[in-house]
Amino acid sequence: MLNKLAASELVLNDDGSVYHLNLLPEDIAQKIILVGDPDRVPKVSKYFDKIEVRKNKREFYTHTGTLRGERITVMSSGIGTENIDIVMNELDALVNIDLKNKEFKTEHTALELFRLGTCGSVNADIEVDSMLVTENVVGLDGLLHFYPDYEFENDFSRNFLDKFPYEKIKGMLYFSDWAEDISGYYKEAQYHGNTATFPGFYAPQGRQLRLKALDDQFLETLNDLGVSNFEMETSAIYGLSKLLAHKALTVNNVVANRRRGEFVADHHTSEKRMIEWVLERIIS
Ligand code: R1P
Ligand code: URA
Repeated sequence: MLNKLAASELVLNDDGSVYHLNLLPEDIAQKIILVGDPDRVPKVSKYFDKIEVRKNKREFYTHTGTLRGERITVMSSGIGTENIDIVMNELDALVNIDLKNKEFKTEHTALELFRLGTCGSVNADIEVDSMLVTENVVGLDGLLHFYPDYEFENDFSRNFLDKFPYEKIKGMLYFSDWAEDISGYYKEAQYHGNTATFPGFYAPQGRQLRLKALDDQFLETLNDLGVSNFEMETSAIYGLSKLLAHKALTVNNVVANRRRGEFVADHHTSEKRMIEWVLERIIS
């Protein structure tokens, strides 16, 4: 690989900011909260002591400020692992590439990334409105197969691959796990689980409106394979964090119990509780 990146490969805006996130290196902290929903960004940053940076482009909204004196960033990724591909590569470029010379820096900076999202449980015993930290993740979106250096295997992945019955989708599967407790809140979460990340909300997660999903037993099958919850970003966050040597942890608020057909009564209140619960613990 050439050390100096071509203009087409590391695309910058006129002010030198990275193309999609619209950010300069000084706009982000080392500790970054990632949320899916752009509306969740101000709901997090309103707890900051002060906000120094407010920038956005497309679905990527960023606020950086201080929380109890520590610099922190909150950013929205929008929905899906294809957005996470952009978020992770551009965040990494902000700290590990000299944007002016378009050259790789010799010293590595590791970011601490906290996904603060929502999910549905497929384990019937996991209550709605609870906090679930992801230990293992299976990606059914295929993204990490485009990064040929990526390999990951553990007991969860071996068992899952062995028993996964949907042959057409098997080739897309990839796995990852959390690295370590970077949060201070891991032990206090009600649930620690195995998350499945999907490239869609409806049939990919077994929902059938007017179109059928793979089969009527999809949720039960995933539950039998050890999956506790479904969402749409963590596989790419964990996988790309391993490749790029950043630290990442996902905590999701369980808004739906798919097996019991329940949805959280007031998702605004439960989102607020999740934000306060995480912010209370994220700064030591
Ligand atoms: C689907 O409604 C979205 O909600 C979940 C899923 O991962 C997907 O992004 O997370 P967020 O609440 O963080 O967006
Ligand atoms: N987010 C998802 O992706 N799925 C759910 O069921 C709930 C939130």
